[in-house]
Amino acid sequence: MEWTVPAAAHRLLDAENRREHLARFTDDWAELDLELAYRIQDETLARRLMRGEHIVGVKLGLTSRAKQERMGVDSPLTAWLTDAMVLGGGVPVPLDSLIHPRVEPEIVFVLGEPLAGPGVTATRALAAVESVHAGIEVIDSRYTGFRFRLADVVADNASSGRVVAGSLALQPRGLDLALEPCVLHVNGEVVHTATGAAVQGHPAEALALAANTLASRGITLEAGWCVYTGGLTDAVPLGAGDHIVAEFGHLGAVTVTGE
Ligand code: 0L1
Ligand code: MG
Repeated sequence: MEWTVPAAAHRLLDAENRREHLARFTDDWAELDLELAYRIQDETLARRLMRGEHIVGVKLGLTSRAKQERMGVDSPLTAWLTDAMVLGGGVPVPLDSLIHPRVEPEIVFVLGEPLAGPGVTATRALAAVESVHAGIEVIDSRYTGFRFRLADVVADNASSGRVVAGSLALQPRGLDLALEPCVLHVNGEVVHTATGAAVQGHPAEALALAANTLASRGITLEAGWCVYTGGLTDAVPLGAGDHIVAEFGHLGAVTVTGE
């Protein structure tokens, strides 16, 4: 295999389309560093845009200790969200278009104004937020067994699959998002609990992190974009017939079912 940015981007999108998993790239491509990995991620985005998708926002990954420890990767990352990844509320997750999906609860911001680093603080970040929502991300790694190093998962658009945001739109003012509780239920059983503090101490810190790290690549978070701030808990597998609910204290609940 030729290890170039276009070849790697092609392999990842092809694996996604065929629902086939790959060995992680870093085992054979020692030079694959973060700079190259983000170039691959951007190349996959360019190819998604060429086929008619459009950007709806960004997601952070590995912002919580729970996720970092589980995945053996100790640094947060950013990735792209397009309209093709957005699932409407109540729409079943199409398991026949995913490889080995897992579900994680997230806190989601929708921006009312652009937010550009560097130097963005959590307070400044929250001031740019129009609404905050309960969310679920359905992740789907293109690597066998979700085994990857940081550069692999960055190249793979942070295991993007589908995202769902709750319809309840609250203003962050008056909410203590660090204390916002979340309970993850799988088929009626409670499997994980967390509060918003699980992501970077406060979800607004995660939003500031996104603005500041994207600024180093010349990217501004635009008004109207959504920002998924990262899984609050470890992710759980989603199979046919599974019914998974992320229930938040004030933000409401989001449900996904596997079909
Ligand atoms: O596959 C993964 O767990 C990497 C993406 C991380 C998603 C998240 O932390 O929200
Ligand atoms: Mg996530």
